[in-house]
Formats: sequence, C-alpha cells, structure tokens
Amino acid sequence: MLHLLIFLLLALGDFSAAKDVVYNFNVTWVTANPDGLAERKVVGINGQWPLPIIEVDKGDQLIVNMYNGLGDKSTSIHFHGMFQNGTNDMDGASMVTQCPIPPGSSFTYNFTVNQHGTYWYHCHTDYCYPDGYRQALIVHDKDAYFAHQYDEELSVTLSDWYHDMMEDIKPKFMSLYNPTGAEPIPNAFLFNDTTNLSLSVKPNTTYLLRLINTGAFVSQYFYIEDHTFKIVEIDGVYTEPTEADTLYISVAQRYAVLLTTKNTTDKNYPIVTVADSTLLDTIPSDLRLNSTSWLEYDGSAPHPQADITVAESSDLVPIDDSTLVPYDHMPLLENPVLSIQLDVVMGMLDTGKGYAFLNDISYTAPKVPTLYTALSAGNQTTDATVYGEFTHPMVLGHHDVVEIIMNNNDSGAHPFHLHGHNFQVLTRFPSYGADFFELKGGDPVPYDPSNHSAFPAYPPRRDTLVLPPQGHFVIRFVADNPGVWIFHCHIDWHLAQGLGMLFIEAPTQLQEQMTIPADHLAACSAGGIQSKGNAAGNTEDYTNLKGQNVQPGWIPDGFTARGIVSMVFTVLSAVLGMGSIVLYGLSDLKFSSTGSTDGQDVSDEYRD
Ligand SMILES: *[C@@H]1O[C@H](CO)[C@@H](O)[C@H](O)[C@H]1NC(C)=O
Ligand SMILES: *[C@@H]1O[C@H](CO)[C@@H](O)[C@H](O)[C@H]1NC(C)=O
Ligand SMILES: *[C@@H]1O[C@H](CO)[C@@H](O)[C@H](O)[C@H]1NC(C)=O
Ligand SMILES: *[C@@H]1O[C@H](CO)[C@@H](O)[C@H](O)[C@H]1NC(C)=O
Ligand SMILES: *[C@@H]1O[C@H](CO)[C@@H](O)[C@H](O)[C@H]1NC(C)=O
Ligand SMILES: *[C@@H]1O[C@H](CO)[C@@H](O)[C@H](O)[C@H]1NC(C)=O
Ligand SMILES: *[C@@H]1O[C@H](CO)[C@@H](O)[C@H](O)[C@H]1NC(C)=O
Ligand SMILES: *[C@@H]1O[C@H](CO)[C@@H](O)[C@H](O)[C@H]1NC(C)=O
Ligand SMILES: *[C@@H]1O[C@H](CO)[C@@H](O)[C@H](O)[C@H]1NC(C)=O
Ligand SMILES: *[C@@H]1O[C@H](CO)[C@@H](O)[C@H](O)[C@H]1NC(C)=O
Ligand SMILES: *[C@@H]1O[C@H](CO)[C@@H](O)[C@H](O)[C@H]1NC(C)=O
Ligand SMILES: [Cu+2]
Repeated sequence: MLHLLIFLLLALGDFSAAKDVVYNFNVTWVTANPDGLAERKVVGINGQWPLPIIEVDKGDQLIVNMYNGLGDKSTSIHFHGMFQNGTNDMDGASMVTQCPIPPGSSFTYNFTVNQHGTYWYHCHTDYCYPDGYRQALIVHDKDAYFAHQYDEELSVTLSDWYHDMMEDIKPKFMSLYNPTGAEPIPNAFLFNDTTNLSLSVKPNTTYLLRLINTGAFVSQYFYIEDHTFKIVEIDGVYTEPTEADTLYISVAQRYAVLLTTKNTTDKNYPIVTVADSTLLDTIPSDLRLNSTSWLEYDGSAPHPQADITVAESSDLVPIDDSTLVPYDHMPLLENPVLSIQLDVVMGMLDTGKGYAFLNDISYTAPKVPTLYTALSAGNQTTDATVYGEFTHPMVLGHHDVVEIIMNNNDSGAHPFHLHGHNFQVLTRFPSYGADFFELKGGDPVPYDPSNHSAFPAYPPRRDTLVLPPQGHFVIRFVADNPGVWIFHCHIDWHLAQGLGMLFIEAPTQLQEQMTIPADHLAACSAGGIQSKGNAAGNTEDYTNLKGQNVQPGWIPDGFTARGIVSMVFTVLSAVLGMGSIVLYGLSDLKFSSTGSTDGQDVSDEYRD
C-alpha cells in the first residue's frame, strides 16, 4: 500500500519521470586535426572525435558501457563534478576507486545524477585525457531558477592542445633532462575542439552559454568584445545572477552565463580567449596565446580579429569567483572538526626528476585501489596506516565539517579539485584581478588565522579552485558522502608529479553501502591487480606495509639540485663506461633509491 502511494506520488508529481540514459562507448584511436596545424592520433569514441556530449536530465540514471578498444593503453572515465553519492565505485579514478581498464576489457559506469548544470567527463588513468579523451557532460534542469530567462543553449569547451602523443611527451617531462619539472608547452589552444569558430546567433535573444575548460594545463581568460553577460552557475552550483565581462577559467572549471544578443545584426564580434602565459616557462614564438572566435550575427559581414589592448594576459581583470553568492544561500559551515593545512611545494628527488608535494608527500599510487582496501580492511578501515604512507590518506568522520588550508610555496597557480564534493570558498589571497600574480616568485604568504578577510555569510561553492602563486586559500566541506575521494591539482602534469592526496571518508558507512560489480573486479584480474588488501597488497596483516609503493628518496643533505643532476650524469657515464652520453632511452634509469629500502619506486606509473 505504502509502495503504491509512493509510486502514485512520484508519477503525479513529476511529468518527466527519471529515465535511464544509456551510452555505449567503444574507445579506439582515431585521427584528428583540430587546429589545422597537425594531424595526430586521438582517443575516439565509436570512431568519432570530437567526442559525444553526454546529456541527461536531473534525476536520470546514467549508464555508460565502455569497451577499451585502444589496444595499447589502459583507461577509465571520471565524471567530473558528479558527487557519486553512494556510488564511489563509479568515480573512475584509477588506483583510487577502480583498477585501470586494460585493453580488451569492458566496464559499466552506472549512477544516478541528482545534480544540475555543467560538467565534463575525462579519463583518469596515467596521462590520458590530453590525448583527447574529454568532453562536456550537461545536466539539464527544467526547474533552474533561470530556466525561463533564456531562449537557447550553447555549450563550448576551451582547451590547450598538444601535437605529440602523451606517450612521447611523458618520458621527456619526467626526465633527468627536465629536473625542474617544466611543464610541456602546448602547441595550440582550441575553442570547442577547433579554431576560428563562428557561433551563429540571433539578435535580441538570450542564450545560456556553458563554458568548460577541458584542458590539461593552461587557464584561459574569456570575453566577448562589446558584450557583458550574467554568471548563473559555477561548477554545477547556481549563483545569484552576477554581471561580468571577463572570466578566468582554469582547467576543469565551468561557468554558465546568460548572454543577451544585440538588437542589430550589422557586425560580428570577436569571442576572445587568452591563455594565461604566467603558467608557461617559455613561450615559443609560433604559439598563438590568444584566439579569436566569433559571435556571428551575419555570416556575410566581416569577421574581425580581436583587438587585444593589454600587453600581458595577466593585465586582464576577470571577475573574482570567490565573491559570487550561491543561489541557495547555504550558510558558512562553522566549527570544523578537522583542519588540514597543506603546503604546495615543487622539488627534486634522488631520481633527479621533478616532483610535487603536499607537505612532504608526493602522491604515489598504491598496489591495490584504495577503495578496495577500504572495503576489505574490516574494522581497520578507519586506520589510515592501511592505505600506505604515500597515498597521503586522511580518514574523515561521517558528517564532520572539514577545513582545508592550502598554502602555495610555488610560483605557479594550481587549480585544486576535490572529488565527491563541492566546497565552500572562505578566503583566498591574493584575489583574482590585477594583484593575482603579485606574489609570484616572492616569499609565500601563508594563511594567518588571525589576519584574513571576513568569511562570507554565504560562501561560493565549486569543485575546482585556483590557488594563486605564493598565496593561499581556505575551503570547507561536510564529509557527508562516504567514499575514497582524491583531492588534486588538475594540471595533469602536476598530478603525474604527485600533487594529490586521498580523503577516506566515513569508511565504515562506505562498507555498509557498497558492493563492487563483477566487471570492476574483472578489470583488476585482467590487469593483474589485486582487489583486496592494504596499500602494499597484504591481505593478512593490514598494518604491515612492507613492499608498498614509495616515492623516490630525498636528496641527501649537502647536495644541491644542480649537484644531484651532475652526479646522476657522472654515475650514468661511469656505469655505461662512456664519456659522452647517448641520450635516448636513459631517462628512466635511476641511480639510487635511498628512501626505498624495502619498497618499490613507482616514480612514473599510475601516479594519477
Ligand atoms: C570497437 O571498434 C573497433 C574498430 O571499429 C572494432 O573493431 C571493434 O569490434 C569494436 N568493439 C566493440 C566491442 O564494439
Ligand atoms: C585559424 O586562423 C588562423 C589565423 O587566421 C590561421 O592561421 C589558422 O590556420 C586557422 N585555423 C584553421 C583550422 O583553419
Ligand atoms: C544500474 O544501477 C541500478 C541501481 O543500482 C540497478 O538497478 C540497475 O540494474 C543498474 N543497471 C545496469 C545496466 O547495470
Ligand atoms: C561544440 O562541439 C560539440 C561537439 O563537438 C557540438 O555538439 C556543439 O554544438 C558545439 N557547440 C557550439 C556552440 O557550436
Ligand atoms: C526584442 O525581443 C523582445 C521580446 O523578446 C521584444 O519585446 C522586443 O520588441 C524585441 N526588440 C527588438 C528591437 O527586436
Ligand atoms: C533591444 O531592444 C529592446 C527593446 O527595444 C531593449 O529593451 C533592449 O535593451 C535592447 N537590447 C540590447 C542588447 O540593446
Ligand atoms: C595575442 O597574440 C599575439 C600573436 O600571438 C601576440 O603578439 C600578443 O602579444 C598576444 N596578446 C596577449 C595579451 O596575449
Ligand atoms: C612553505 O613556506 C613557508 C613560508 O616560507 C614555510 O614556513 C614552510 O615550511 C614551507 N613549507 C614546506 C612544506 O616547505
Ligand atoms: C576488530 O575486529 C577483531 C576481530 O574481528 C577484534 O578482535 C578487534 O577487537 C576489533 N578491533 C576494534 C578496534 O574494534
Ligand atoms: C594581514 O595580511 C595581509 C595579506 O596577507 C598583509 O598584507 C598584512 O600585512 C597582514 N597584516 C598583519 C598585521 O599581519
Ligand atoms: C549524499 O546523500 C546523503 C543522503 O543519502 C545526503 O545526506 C548527503 O548530503 C549527500 N552528499 C552529497 C555530497 O551529495
Ligand atoms: Cu598544479
């Protein structure tokens, strides 16, 4: 009787009842030439690239049946920004919530989408999405507060683009020849996976324009000449409508804006995207940092190039996302139970390569996906030890308010992303705008609890936030989503260098709600990876971490980074009995492992 009642209520209350939305993805290599400059292999789906946009309505069940037809590379899918509440096993992060899916294996992602707004999907396995495996995921919501304020919808991705394959870039990046960890410089910047695109618009019409940075590295500024717009959503969170003319969109961030077109159709207007050149160590003379696309009112009228008046990208003044107000006015979370302070540091270890650290840990993937450790550890699941030292695990209590203080000791901006949650942004220094880069290369200004801007009553929430060079931010969230969630810099190079850590959230509750589907376990077997045991793969004694993957050793006291590089070269030349070194193929040799007496260095494999 009760069931019948509930059924009737559901049926009457909602005319567009939740439905299953099924996608079948056959993932294979295809070729593409999105910038017109170089044809290359990219990851395609069902023989196509650009990839299909996933579109669902709020409340739908999304089912993606994926077959890995790449032949030579493992993969996975992360649905960026989806909370995966109750479905942590569908989060897609390799060696965190699943085994990488080896070639020839199938895997089903299946979860309920109880969110709305602008998201994206991308693979989350050892350097893979910059090869093209990324696209928009849109959750339509007929109940959005602005649903009746627009006529049409447009969605556009921005991204950096490399002409070389990740498998070719990776060994040069994590290499003795790149001890400072300089990030590979993209070859181009794409606007919706192409260049010189015209968006045809009607006059006197309001568009909901969704913008998603699906890049691997570089943030981009966005503006439209002689137009303003109203921000209504950031990272899936509706905001009070806020007028703006310029946005700064880091990789993984999303904005949805209402754009009303002009009443006249005599001109076309440049849509300008400008790459944040402060992130680039060098700027090749042939790299076009700014790109012009067009808001096209009349296809036969001229399409002028953007008139960029500022000399440096950092002179553009974007709206400060930390000042936006969420439409639901969720109040500031008070009295955190746990406050975690993290310092971002970049440096070298004794392999002579560049790494990234939160405090002194460079995230190193475990031998068993951490979710599977949490599920198989019995009552030891709440003991952080079982997850290993180098996954940087932090166990969170169910419903605890958690605060994270991030201090940046590095001169790069880092867009940090938390899986499974939005977080409130309490404060950030310096703020977006003219001063954002003012500390770059100088002394870090860590967060001072006795000297900060007043926390907003209704802090903005999002899932990816930019940490300014040498600056800081403070965020809070509620641990109301049992699961293993990775918190990491979304610059793919930095994640590969270890700029991440794990939250093991309410693992006891997680054990009660989760059973791993058979195809997920089969992916482990097919890849020769255990689906039980602690971080070292020990299934008998979960507190014995012997054999765990470890980060490389510290450079011994008294050695400078420069010294270690020349020592590595000396040792190599001695070992090889050569005066001059043949460069090819040496980049993966290691000369010592002082910090890994009973462990195994996994400096480059499955760090993300
Ligand atoms: C995937 O696509 C490839 C190439 O078109 C094809 O050979 C293969 O049979 C497809 N596999 C599946 C499971 O659809
Ligand atoms: C886009 O325009 C630029 C500059 O006019 C040109 O160099 C480039 O080849 C164009 N891209 C494509 C894909 O045609
Ligand atoms: C998806 O998950 C739901 C809820 O757990 C389940 O009822 C359904 O059978 C699953 N569908 C597929 C295709 O796995
Ligand atoms: C952007 O590209 C996607 C797929 O490639 C397409 O579906 C979408 O319509 C494009 N957006 C615009 C505004 O043209
Ligand atoms: C613009 O559209 C509004 C309603 O959509 C209409 O009232 C108005 O007359 C239009 N203006 C022009 C100049 O077309
Ligand atoms: C278009 O015309 C309408 C009605 O005349 C006016 O209210 C509106 O402000 C105009 N829109 C723009 C963008 O100029
Ligand atoms: C825009 O691009 C042109 C050509 O690459 C360059 O000369 C100019 O400095 C760029 N401006 C900015 C602000 O990046
Ligand atoms: C980061 O910089 C601050 C201020 O200079 C310093 O106190 C702190 O020890 C540094 N953190 C690490 C992990 O090196
Ligand atoms: C965990 O379980 C074991 C046996 O199942 C029991 O002996 C032990 O006391 C439990 N430990 C805790 C901390 O509850
Ligand atoms: C408070 O913090 C700001 C920004 O970090 C700094 O400029 C100022 O000097 C600090 N004031 C005091 C009294 O420490
Ligand atoms: C997850 O769902 C529970 C209710 O089942 C809810 O209390 C909690 O707020 C949700 N968390 C997130 C992050 O969606
Ligand atoms: Cu980073």
